[in-house]
Amino acid sequence: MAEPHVLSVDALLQRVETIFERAGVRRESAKAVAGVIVAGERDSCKSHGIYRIEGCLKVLAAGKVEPNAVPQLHDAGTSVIEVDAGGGFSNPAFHAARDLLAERTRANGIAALVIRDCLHFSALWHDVEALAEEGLASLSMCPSYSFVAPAGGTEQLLGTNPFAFGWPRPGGDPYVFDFATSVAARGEIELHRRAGTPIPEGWAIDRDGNPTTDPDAALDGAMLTFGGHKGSAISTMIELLAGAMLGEFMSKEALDFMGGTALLPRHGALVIALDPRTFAARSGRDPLAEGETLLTAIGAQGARLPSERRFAARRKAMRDGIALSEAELAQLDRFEKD
Ligand code: NDP
Ligand code: PYC
Repeated sequence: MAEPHVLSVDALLQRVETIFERAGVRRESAKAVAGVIVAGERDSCKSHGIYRIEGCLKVLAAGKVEPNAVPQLHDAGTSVIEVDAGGGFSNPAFHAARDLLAERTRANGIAALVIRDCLHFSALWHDVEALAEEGLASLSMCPSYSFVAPAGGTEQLLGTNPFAFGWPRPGGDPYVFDFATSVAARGEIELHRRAGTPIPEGWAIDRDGNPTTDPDAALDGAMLTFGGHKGSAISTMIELLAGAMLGEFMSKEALDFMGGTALLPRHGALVIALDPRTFAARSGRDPLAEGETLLTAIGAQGARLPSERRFAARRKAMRDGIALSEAELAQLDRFEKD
């Protein structure tokens, strides 16, 4: 097998930024989008790493994302802040609102950010990690495309609807989980399809409702929710809170709007931030210290915390660089020339 090619994180970032700038994306947005893609690759989250560049370029070429959209903040001074992405990528919109969200959360104990009309392709841990850096807990969620059958059903209706939670840890990496509410992210199935490998049992059903391990049949059929009816209910909650409640698309509407799954979805997103110290103030207890008691006890049982693998991958990549296959490098070269 060919040796992988190793690039430093900064070198990869520079290349991906340039690809987006050359595709006509305004500088600040190109930086934000490249930042989350390279962070995904750096943290060994391949389903939302450089594999996503192609999807983003496709949606740009189709004219279904605004490359020059400047996020517009709407602040009525309440606990609900809005940022209109104007049909641009979600990541620059979050960046534009992040400081105000943190400030308002510290002032009120709780605040929410509504992101409107954004092209959403990324992992959600970026949002909750950024807020954990500010000492805040948070929840982030959004609809996606209706690839997923509700538990007990056989037809696509719910999105793969990601859900992330972050909790700050004094002096250490935050506690972060971030997952699709389908058994796996759609990107994982797509990576199996490209590699010509079967998907694990229990991920999906074919168009006749039969269990399948064939990635093509799965993409043509329906994905399944994690944890059966429990994941189905959480996914439904995300449709309601980050779709219906915001007056933005739910996953089925997002799919209808784009006219198929060939392009990444456009919809809204919701981030809820909480200041643990405000909630605990009258108890006289230190919520972060209490949190440490639990998180340390989990580790003491030999159980790993979510994101530990990711943080370890990050440290390794920062030290040793990011290894890319021949095919991945060739694809980067092609994107730079196109
Ligand atoms: P995974 O199943 O890979 O991981 C889910 C979470 O569980 C991670 O926080 C992971 O931490 C943790 N975890 C995994 N194994 C263990 C373990 N043995 N013990 C403890 N924790 C564990 O995620 P998904 O495939 O469901 O989702 C991947 C990404 O796709 C997410 O980042 C999500 O935001 C994104 N996504 C985005 C969508 C969008 O519309 N924008 C739609 C759907 C998904 P670790 O990373 O350290 O392994
Ligand atoms: O992996 O399911 C997924 C996904 C959909 C949109 C972005 N990622």
